[in-house]
Order: sequence, then structure tokens, then C-alpha cells
Amino acid sequence: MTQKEVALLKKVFKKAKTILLTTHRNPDGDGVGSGVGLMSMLLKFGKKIDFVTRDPVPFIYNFLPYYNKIKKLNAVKKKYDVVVFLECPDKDRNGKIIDFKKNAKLTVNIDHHLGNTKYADINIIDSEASAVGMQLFEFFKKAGWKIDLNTAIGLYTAIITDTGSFNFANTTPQVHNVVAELIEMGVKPSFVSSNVYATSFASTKLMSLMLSKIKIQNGIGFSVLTRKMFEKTGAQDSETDNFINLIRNIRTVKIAVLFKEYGPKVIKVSFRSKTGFDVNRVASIFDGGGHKYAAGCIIHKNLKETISIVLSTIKKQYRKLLNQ
Ligand SMILES: [Mn+2]
Repeated sequence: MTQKEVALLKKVFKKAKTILLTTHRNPDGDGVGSGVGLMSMLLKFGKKIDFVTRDPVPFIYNFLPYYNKIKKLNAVKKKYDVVVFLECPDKDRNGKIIDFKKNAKLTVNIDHHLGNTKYADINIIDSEASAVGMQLFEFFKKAGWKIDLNTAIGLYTAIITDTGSFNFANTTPQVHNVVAELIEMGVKPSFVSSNVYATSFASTKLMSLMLSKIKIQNGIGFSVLTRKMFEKTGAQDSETDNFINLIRNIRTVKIAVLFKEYGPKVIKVSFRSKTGFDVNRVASIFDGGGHKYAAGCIIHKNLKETISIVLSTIKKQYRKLLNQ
């Protein structure tokens, strides 16, 4: 984050009286943790803060400060001095709950996705940042704002979830330095992990069904989560965020794909890859996106057609690399 960006953000937050925070649909640890971290910081400055999401915040984050204050809304009614979009690569990713004209005097977009469309008045985009939590940490430090324990817990949660507990390719020396500071501030890693990685019995049953359906073709490992499997086990969609990593972990898998059936002809496709395979490129072909090693898209075909078109697209893109 440049000094200019820091100075601008500082000025915007100082001036605002009412601030709305939001993140993308199906909120994840980076969106929620960053939101909570920023909320805690801005509350100390006496700002009036609302934090809203289109979908419910997963139960695993209920240990986070202000968890009960995050509101699930279909549409925002009030007008705020500033609306901050965290982790939203495009205008509609928050679930279209904000009308740019009616709800915001000024909009701020803080994100690290490749291909962010820079839709806000102020766009702080850093695709090199490992998490939005990392961007906020940098901002607070450069702004000279003291990070309290509540903010530290939020940022730590953002960073461990987006780096897969320091396992993914975005785990940099900076990540470890920042996390070391957050732990020095009082964050207890075991407390955060025991919440974030706790599962329900239902989701474990769903996981076992998903695992039993894994297939591997030319280094592409894939599986499905059908409506039937959700109904049979009673697991929640929000409990399946980590499932794809179990496919990716298989030694012979180079690209992992998980097909999640949201409804008839609504298939959410998630991609994870290892070095050399840019899955953002594949997801972009289907109007999705994300990061180099983690991306996703939604395809409006039935499950069988979706699997076939996605696999053939990946094979076409990476024929040579996959056969190595
Ligand atoms: Mn993120």
C-alpha cells in the first residue's frame, strides 16, 4: 500500500461519521476477519459502524469479536458516509445489497483478487497481498494506528484462512512476520484454530461421501457435492469450504476441482492447483475468477454437462503440462 493510499484512506475514515462494511456472498475467513478487524479499529475512533453480509456468516467464526453484530441483509436501507467493500472483486459480488447512489456518499474497495474491476471511488487493490487481512495490517501500521487484541484476532483469522494455515503458495516471509506480531499482541493460535477447523458430525459425513466419489484423470482430481448428499447428511454449504483441499492434497493431483450443486443447472465449480497451473485462467473462461492457485465460477448446466465441459477445458489448456 503506497503512502498516498494510506494518507487517503486515513483521511476518508477520519472524516466519516457513519461507515458500512461488507464482503462477498458466502463470506469467508478473510472477509469476516478483515471486517471485524476494521470494525474494531474504527469503533475506537467513535465511528458508527455497521457490518452487513448477504449470506449468513458461518458458525465457525462465532468466536470473533462482534460476530453477533454482523447483520444478514437483502438490501441496505440507510445512507452512509463511507461504504467499504472487503474482498469483493466486482460490484455485484457482495450480493447486490448496496445501491451505490442511495447507500453511499463514498465507496472504498479493498481487495487482493486478480482482475478486480475497480468499481469504487477509492480502489486499494494489491494482488500480491496474501489476504485482505494483510492489506489492513499494512494500512494500520503505516497509518500509525495501534492494533488492539480484537483487531489482531480478526486479522489473524483472515490470514490463516487465506493461506490455508500457512500451507499455500501465498505464504510469504511477510505473512510470518505479521502473524508473529499478531501473536505477540495476544492472539492465541490454538484458540483460533480450534474454532475455525472444528467440524460438525454432519459435515464429516458429507466429507466422507465426497471423498468416496473422487476421480483422477490426467492429474485432474475432482469430486461432487450434490443436493442429495447435502440432504442425506444435513450438512451446511458453509461447512464445505475446506473440502477441495483434500482433493488437492493427493500427491498425484495437479489441479483439484469440486463441483457443488446449488440447484438444478446451478453448479458452483471450485479450482485449486499446484505450481505451474494458473486456475484463475480456467475460471475466467467461465466468467469466474480468483487467484492463480484458487479460483471459482458458476456454470448454468446440469452436473454431468458441467463436469464434462470443465474437464475438457482444463485438458485443452494444460495438455502438455498435465502429461508431464
Ligand atoms: Mn482473501
